[in-house]
Amino acid sequence: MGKIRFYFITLLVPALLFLYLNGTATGMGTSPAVPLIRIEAQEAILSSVIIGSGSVFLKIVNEGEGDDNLTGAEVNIGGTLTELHNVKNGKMVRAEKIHVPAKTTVELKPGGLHIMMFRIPEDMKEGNEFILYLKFERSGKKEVKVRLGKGIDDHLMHHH
Ligand SMILES: [Cu+2]
Repeated sequence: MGKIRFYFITLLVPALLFLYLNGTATGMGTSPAVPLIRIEAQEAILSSVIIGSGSVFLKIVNEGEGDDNLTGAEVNIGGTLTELHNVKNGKMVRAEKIHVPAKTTVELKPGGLHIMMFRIPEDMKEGNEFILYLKFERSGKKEVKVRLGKGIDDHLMHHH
């Protein structure tokens, strides 16, 4: 009797107490640091310099408490390829991923970060719309509708 009671108190009670406290700390009260991603001001521009290529510019708003990374992009235009690009020392370079810290807005804009499109079919004209799929490491896939705007791809104009 004394022995069983001893085991109960020394082993089981601390174990239950541990599980309870652990559950309280992680499950209730505090929430985990997750990103909250929203896409704004998306626009696409055809290049006047390189036929069949263009850029997508947009704002990635992260209102969450956690960081995220944009790891890739796709479009629903047959045969068109996309790459994440940055501009360094006046030259376009491929970006492996685009970091989006918590509570931060990252802007893809001419002369800086952008999404590059290659092999855009000739029948894609100004005013046409397509779907852009953005792949985020933690937030998964986000899709936005993008209109092909007029104008020129000025980072290509100035640096090539
Ligand atoms: Cu580019």
